[in-house]
Amino acid sequence: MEEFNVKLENSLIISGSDALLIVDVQNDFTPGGALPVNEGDQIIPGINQLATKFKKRETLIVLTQDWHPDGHHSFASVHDGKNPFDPFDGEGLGPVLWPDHCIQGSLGAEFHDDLDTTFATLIIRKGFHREIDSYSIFLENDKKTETGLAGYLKSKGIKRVFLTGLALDFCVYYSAIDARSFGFETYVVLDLTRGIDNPEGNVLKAIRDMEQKGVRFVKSPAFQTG
Ligand code: VGL
Ligand code: ZN
Repeated sequence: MEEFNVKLENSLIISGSDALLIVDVQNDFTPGGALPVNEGDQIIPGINQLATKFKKRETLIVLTQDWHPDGHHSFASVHDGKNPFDPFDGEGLGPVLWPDHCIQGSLGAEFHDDLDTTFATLIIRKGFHREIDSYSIFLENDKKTETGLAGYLKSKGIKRVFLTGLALDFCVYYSAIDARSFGFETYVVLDLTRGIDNPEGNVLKAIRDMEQKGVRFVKSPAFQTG
């Protein structure tokens, strides 16, 4: 794994007001999928192990799923003459267009087989409005339509959230920023996420922006069950 030269928490004791958020660990984001993230499958055993630690404390464990209808406007294929990864600036869309991915009910939209989904206390789906994308697991890309996750976590008394999954420079990044603005103490578990990094440097840019906005970083061996 790349090192990003960030400050890491040494040791964290998991408590009942913590939630583990596992973002979009779906077939299409792993090698062999439609929008594969390099090494996206390699983080899964570590996510299962961390979920085991959280489960011991009976904390909330949330899985999310990118869940697009056919012909979603984030797909290059619906825009004449456009290719995947072309820049695109549309209301609630962009900054780039994507290959068709995570289509509702398709194999690509299913969780990766290696992911133990029995841990989940909530599974939340996003990106199902045809004309608007949703990178963040809290807010759609219009920046106002809530997925309901912030309300759920608040109603359960959650104070800290720990983000893992895919992709570091898109869904994990936008989710971390929104988690901060909803008032959660927010951590990204750096060894349990991987980025798309297209264009190159995008991951580093996302890390620096998260740092600046008060997101914290940790690696999975730092977690204790107390
Ligand atoms: C994602 C691009 C498009 C993600 C979802 O989960 O990071 N990225 N849709
Ligand atoms: Zn998507």
